[in-house]
Amino acid sequence: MPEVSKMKKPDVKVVLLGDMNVGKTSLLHRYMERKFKETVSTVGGAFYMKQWGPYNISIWDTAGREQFHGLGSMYCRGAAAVIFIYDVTNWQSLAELEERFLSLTDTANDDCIYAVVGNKADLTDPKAQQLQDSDAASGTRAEGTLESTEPQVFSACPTPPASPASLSGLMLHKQVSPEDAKAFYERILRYKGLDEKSSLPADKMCFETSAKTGYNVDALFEALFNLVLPFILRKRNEIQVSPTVDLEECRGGGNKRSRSSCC
Ligand SMILES: Nc1nc2c(ncn2[C@@H]2O[C@H](COP(=O)(O)OP(=O)(O)OP(=O)(O)O)[C@@H](O)[C@H]2O)c(=O)[nH]1
Ligand SMILES: [Mg+2]
Repeated sequence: MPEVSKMKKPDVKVVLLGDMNVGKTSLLHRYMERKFKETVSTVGGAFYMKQWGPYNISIWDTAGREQFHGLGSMYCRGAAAVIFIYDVTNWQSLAELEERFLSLTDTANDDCIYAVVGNKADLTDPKAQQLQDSDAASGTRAEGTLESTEPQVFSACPTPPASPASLSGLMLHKQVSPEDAKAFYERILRYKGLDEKSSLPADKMCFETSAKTGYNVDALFEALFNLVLPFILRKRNEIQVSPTVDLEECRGGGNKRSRSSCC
């Protein structure tokens, strides 16, 4: 991940969670690099740093494989937003979110916000098949678009986009409806003990995306980033007015620098 080397201190953390193969890494590539490219199953976790206005947001890609499950709650520690991702063609991937991933958010911030994302919408929804950004604009054929005749790219995908059905433009069966996703979002709120009326509504926090075509990908991340801004401002404000910090510094006695920063 190229941007990691120019490390800045993140103001806030956003974490992607979900079963293996749902497309977490692909979504991040699409958003950050404007590309759909071949992935290898993530080992452990990795993050991108995204500048959003004057703020730095770290976006964490986690491994869906069972063997890395224990790391999940570590990645969620202090998260301001968690994105739960499932594959719209795979019912089990939604069920796994509730069974395995929801409890990882116990370490997230109390005011953490949650989004539920059904990826691979290009496989089930004609409107998600249209290429959305630079791949299309530059005339570069996206890997695995309907026009592609390069089967080796498709063969990397475990959900069957390489099937004759998807190549001929026929859609796959959608196993998870938006209503299923919204019902899961409501169960997240209940699990977190949050009041539905004062929380962000399911309609706003459930998305369907395609990392392959870019469908809804910018909309997802941008909506979330805007929602975490108040969190950043609150956190900065708390740091500035924190009496603990001031008292610690005041205890320095004759230290002039401490005194001047104290009031
Ligand atoms: N058709 C289609 N395939 C996708 C999409 N997103 C990802 N894929 C394919 O799904 C497979 C898994 O994608 P990854 O992004 O590696 O999945 P992951 O969730 O990061 O998986 P782990 O790292 O193992 O947890 C790859 O073969 C991708 O090419 C999508 O939007 N549409
Ligand atoms: Mg991955």
